[in-house]
Amino acid sequence: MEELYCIGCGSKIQSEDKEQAGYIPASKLAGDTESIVCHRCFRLRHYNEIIPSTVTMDDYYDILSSIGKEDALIVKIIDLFDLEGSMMPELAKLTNQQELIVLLNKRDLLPKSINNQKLIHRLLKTFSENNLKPTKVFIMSAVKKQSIDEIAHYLEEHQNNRNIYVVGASNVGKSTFLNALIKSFTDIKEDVITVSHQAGTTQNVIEIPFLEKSIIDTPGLINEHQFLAYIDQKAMKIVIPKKEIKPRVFQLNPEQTLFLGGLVELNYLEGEQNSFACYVNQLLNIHRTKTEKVAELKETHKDDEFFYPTIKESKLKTLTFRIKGDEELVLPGLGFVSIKHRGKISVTLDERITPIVRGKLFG
Ligand SMILES: Nc1nc2c(ncn2[C@@H]2O[C@H](COP(=O)(O)OP(=O)(O)OP(=O)(O)O)[C@@H](O)[C@H]2O)c(=O)[nH]1
Ligand SMILES: [Mg+2]
Repeated sequence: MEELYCIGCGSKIQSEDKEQAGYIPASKLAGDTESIVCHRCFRLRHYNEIIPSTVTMDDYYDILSSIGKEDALIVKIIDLFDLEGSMMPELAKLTNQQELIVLLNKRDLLPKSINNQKLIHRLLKTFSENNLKPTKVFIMSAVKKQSIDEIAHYLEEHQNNRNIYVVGASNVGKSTFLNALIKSFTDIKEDVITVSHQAGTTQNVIEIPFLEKSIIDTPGLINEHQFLAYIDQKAMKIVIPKKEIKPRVFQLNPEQTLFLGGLVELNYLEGEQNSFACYVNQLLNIHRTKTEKVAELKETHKDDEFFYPTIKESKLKTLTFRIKGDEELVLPGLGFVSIKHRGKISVTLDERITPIVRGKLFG
């Protein structure tokens, strides 16, 4: 029998294991096999169930290194909302012989007031520090279809009889971008490829004819240093923003603390009165308190949802940062806090998360 692949996630179709990607009952395979969608994709699309990915690090390296051997055009997508987490410099060398186009996605989440050209200019330095040498950079919103036509036109002009590979970390919006591209080129109105806010949605390469060659979606490598890897479905709704984030600004004196839900405890240790602008989803509660009251507050609310969401069985770590002023504390997956003046802070959070401080980019 001819090998079949799921159009939603790229998995090989199988009828043996219901729990694995690519499953379709044998009885359903008799009819039209042109565009079949597997059981996992169906559940992701309609019920948003959490279904683990089966793509391993080795699979991912295999895919990227085979792309690296081809004369291909690489389109790398980076998530503006998780810039550092989605840069993945260690993977750039696998494909760095090829022409590279960078798409900075999820523009819709950031303040409209930011000038796109200035943003690209500021980021060029970050790209070269991360081994990325793009010939062209676009800012887009794949869900809002911002810049899609412009990018489509650019790809048409620059394809030069090569396959185009869409690569990037998990959840940056590769499949959302491809769905938007397909809609801009065809009469198709529905999403063809499965997208979801879970990491590891796409399981294998998905090839879509594009001019004389193809444009190919790929699975993304999961970043395990960010919050979304450890919270459940309900918490994701609280944490993942859907529209432009309006910062919530707190004026803090030393010995005051901000809680971002139950995920981050941010203590202001030393400095003058300072401004902390929190760029996180509106649904996430932010509590301000005196640092001396923290222990009491935690005890009072240990059994209720005051500090929601939290990570189950989380081991915590505390990191201290000296802020020079006009810097952003990045809390990967959650957002960032823009801090105006110099001072000293400490951050307590799950030990697997890697927060960093960067020069002001968006705030
Ligand atoms: N706000 C916003 N969300 C986006 C945008 N593009 C994609 N998303 C969301 O990001 C999540 C991940 O999108 P996918 O297209 O599945 O990401 P992917 O890169 O294909 O992920 P994997 O297949 O797991 O590697 C979904 O919840 C999308 O709705 C965007 O432009 N703006
Ligand atoms: Mg995908």
